[in-house]
Amino acid sequence: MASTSPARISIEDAAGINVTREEALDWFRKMSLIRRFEERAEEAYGQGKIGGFLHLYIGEEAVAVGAMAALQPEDDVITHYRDHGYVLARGVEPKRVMAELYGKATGLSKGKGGSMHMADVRRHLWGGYAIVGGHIPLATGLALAIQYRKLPQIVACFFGDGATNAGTFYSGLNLAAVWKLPLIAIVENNHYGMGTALERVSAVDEVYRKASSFDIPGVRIDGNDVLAVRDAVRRMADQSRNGGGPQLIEAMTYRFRGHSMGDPQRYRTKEEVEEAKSRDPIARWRSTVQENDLATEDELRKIGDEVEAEVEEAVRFAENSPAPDPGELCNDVLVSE
Ligand SMILES: Cc1ncc(C[n+]2csc(CCOP(=O)(O)OP(=O)(O)O)c2C)c(N)n1
Repeated sequence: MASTSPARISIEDAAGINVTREEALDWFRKMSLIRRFEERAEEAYGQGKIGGFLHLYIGEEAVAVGAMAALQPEDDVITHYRDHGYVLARGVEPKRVMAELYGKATGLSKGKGGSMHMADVRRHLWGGYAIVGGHIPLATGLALAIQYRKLPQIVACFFGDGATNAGTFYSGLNLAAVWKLPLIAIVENNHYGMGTALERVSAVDEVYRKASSFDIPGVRIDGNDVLAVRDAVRRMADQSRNGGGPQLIEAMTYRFRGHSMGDPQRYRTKEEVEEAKSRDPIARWRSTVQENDLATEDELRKIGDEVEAEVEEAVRFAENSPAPDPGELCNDVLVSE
């Protein structure tokens, strides 16, 4: 019978600077792109140009960027509704993501998915899902398919701390552990599920310890440190790829915006949010890059300017794109393979 070993769960410290200049700048660019993209989406939403829900990822960028840097292009990625960051970090063109938010025919899901349903199967991005924890069993299924077909890839499944109280978390990870599937579960602990603080709804609020329910490795990392995320995801992904079964990573982070647009945020104080902003993952990476002489202030500013231009281009593209043809409504409901 499997036994729970306390040594399988741990809190990880960042392990020094192990990054090339090219990677350092790429991560700075991607995190800045996600931030700026979402600030512009927020503005467009306020102007009534984007409909439906809009869950912003601002403050959590280091998780998506660090994780994607550790994964292989053929690894499967599946996620929840706060999904723009993963898609942009995976390299999807911002204009296709913005057009999707605008519900335009040129969007990533042809304008039929919107903010919560960004999928790009060619990039092994299986999409965002709106039902909390609903995609975790789907991740288990993807991992089972990989194991069955003896493929070298793994599945990375992202979700929030709130989802770890859902039954799907237990059923999905339980079977993944029984079958030793190649799955890494990356929990973004941003402290809240909508307006409810984690400790009010979770008997165990150190989420990484929930790994012991399945007797799988679990680690808590600083999710605002892009390098710590890359290193932990790389290590856990390697273990999983080499037959180590599922792994759980709890990335500690914070969302600077409300749960979705229009959230009055009465459940937290302005001071708490301001304090969290002092750990801003982008400002922090900017300092690390400079302190380690990986780039100059001018180079970083230039990247910021390029990102700004790219996001403006994405907005223009979305605004000038056509709406989907009504005849398209029932297409793409089923796929042939
Ligand atoms: C099964 C289910 N219950 C409730 C909701 C409503 N809901 C949407 S998001 C959310 C909070 C989830 O929080 P968390 O998993 O921590 O993710 P975060 O939004 O913080 O990234 C809830 C309760 C839902 N979409 N699905």
